Amino acid sequence: MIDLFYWPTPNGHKITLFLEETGLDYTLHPVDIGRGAQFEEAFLAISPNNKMPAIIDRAPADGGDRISVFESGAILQYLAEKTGRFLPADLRQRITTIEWLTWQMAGLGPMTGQYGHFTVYAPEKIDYAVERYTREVERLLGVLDRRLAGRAFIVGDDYTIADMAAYPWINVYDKAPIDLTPFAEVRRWHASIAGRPATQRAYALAKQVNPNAGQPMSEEEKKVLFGRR
Ligand SMILES: N[C@@H](CCC(=O)N[C@@H](CS)C(=O)NCC(=O)O)C(=O)O
Repeated sequence: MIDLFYWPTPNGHKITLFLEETGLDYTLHPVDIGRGAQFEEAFLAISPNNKMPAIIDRAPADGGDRISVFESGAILQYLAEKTGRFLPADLRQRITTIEWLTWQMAGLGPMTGQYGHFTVYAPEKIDYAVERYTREVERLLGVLDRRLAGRAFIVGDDYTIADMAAYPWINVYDKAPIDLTPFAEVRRWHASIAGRPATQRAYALAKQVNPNAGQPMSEEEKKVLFGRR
């Protein structure tokens, strides 16, 4: 049984994508980050960086005490190793999966996050920042597009945790859409993942957990999330 500490955001969706694909038994614990639940002591004990997602595995493979994991990339890798799913056993494909998972964690996720911050949320418009992150996100989409040419998924024929990490970060800001026309491979890959029943189940959780998902953030939520409390 997995306890998932979650709020419906791109990093949260990565883990529900995995759990819904595998059918692992899990209990979802909402962490309302707009209200500061990520700063509660019990949560910080498993996620010291005050960010969700995090998990607790109450039945680890070694039969020992429960294990908690924070950082979405580490969680995906942990769950893939636990289940033997979505992380190839083959040495070369395995390291390729880890490479692209790391690329998402260190590049696509943070850069897209900064793009969203400066285009959607920042109280003042700073042209330099908007241009810097727009260019960087477009560059990363180009990298992904070239990687996907001739491949069904990022690693090859099979869907892996690298795809689950990257998928939720494609064009997440409705208010600041990036033109995906030049990235035909990304569009094809994205549509194929969107059509998976597990993806639809994972995203259906968003509105159940937070009926305001997708709505503009309130000023109070921005203060909590952007460290201005
Ligand atoms: N690198 C982390 C980032 C997680 C993250 O940024 N989570 C955000 C929501 S998407 C969060 O919990 N923010 C709360 C805060 O910053 O206080 C991961 O991939 O797990």
